[in-house]
Amino acid sequence: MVNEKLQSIVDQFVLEGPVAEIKPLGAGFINDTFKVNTIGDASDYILQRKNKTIFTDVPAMMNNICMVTEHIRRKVINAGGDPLREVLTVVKTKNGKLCYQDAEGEYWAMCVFIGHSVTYERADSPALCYKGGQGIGRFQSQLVDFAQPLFETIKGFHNIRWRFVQWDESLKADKAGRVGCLSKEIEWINSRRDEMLGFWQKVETGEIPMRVTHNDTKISNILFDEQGEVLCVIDLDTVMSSTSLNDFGDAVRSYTNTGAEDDKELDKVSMNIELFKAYTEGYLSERRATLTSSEKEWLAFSARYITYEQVFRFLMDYIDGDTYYKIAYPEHNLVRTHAQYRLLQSMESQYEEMCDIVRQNSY
Ligand code: GN1
Ligand code: MG
Repeated sequence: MVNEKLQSIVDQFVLEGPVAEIKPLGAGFINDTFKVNTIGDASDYILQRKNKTIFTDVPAMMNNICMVTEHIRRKVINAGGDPLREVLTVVKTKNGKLCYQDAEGEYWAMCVFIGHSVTYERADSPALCYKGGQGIGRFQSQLVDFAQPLFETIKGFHNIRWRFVQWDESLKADKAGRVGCLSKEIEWINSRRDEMLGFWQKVETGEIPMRVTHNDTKISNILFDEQGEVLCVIDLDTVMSSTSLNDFGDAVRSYTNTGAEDDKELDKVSMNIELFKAYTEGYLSERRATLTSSEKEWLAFSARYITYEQVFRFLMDYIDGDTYYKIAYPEHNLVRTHAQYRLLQSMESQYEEMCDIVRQNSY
């Protein structure tokens, strides 16, 4: 995309200073992200083209983000913190809207770039895992009393019952003609179906409560200051009502993996229990007082649940012909499926230890 086009989009928003340059940033699977640098002392910004195929109602999603960040901002101010650095600030358009729709129908949104901040691609030390756990724990704590209804940005995002509806349809449709070659992988999913639905039933009956959660808790979604303390959680597209456990499980899935999410060398993939312990300690240091006993009881299981769901989502996208996740090569989603399955097996074999660690840090 030529810069003129990006410049004309940026011009729709209320910025503090003139733009010096606009450059691509990061490697998300879903949106396209740009850093907008301004001239002089004015703030810099993040510009994103939101993926409207995945986020079917971008204005409603932006409204969620706005409500949640304003709630957190009040908490930060009351605690004497810095409201421009400890929470994201959404930038409005000149028409007072939270996003801009261009002539092609694409949605764009901006927020203030938080300078002098650090992000990490991997949570590879216990100290960093502890901090990450604190970050997500604090984010959830700040929203524990958030009472307004939130729009469901992606239907049934971590709801395995809904995922099975999609799954059954995908297998039947066999859009890419791949189902015939995937009997082993399909069995991985089917053999755990009852166990996973059993867990989700506890959410459906209210035994595990719904709360406001982030839903994409990888370490790169936390900003740290230059001293290594958590500033705030970013990438709020999927903030919606879910269970606290899903955030915990997704962080464990992404933090503790000794390999890459799409590792071709499966022997490199496993769950590092030391990193699990550190994350759990950091998370429970913030949430110990506000989680119910049922949430604590199922916390360790949530890592298996979310990792299973990720195996499932990559495999389903492969079956559907790679329409959801960006892929770098044709078999990418299948490689991801195998790597996440190896991680799931590693969690299953260390499950008793995981439960012990949660129990030791629960009270
Ligand atoms: C997607 O694009 P990114 O990295 O924010 C996905 C997550 C997956 C993750 C797997 C909205 O996140 O749910 O866990 O890829 N986000 C969405 O890496 O589907
Ligand atoms: Mg994301």
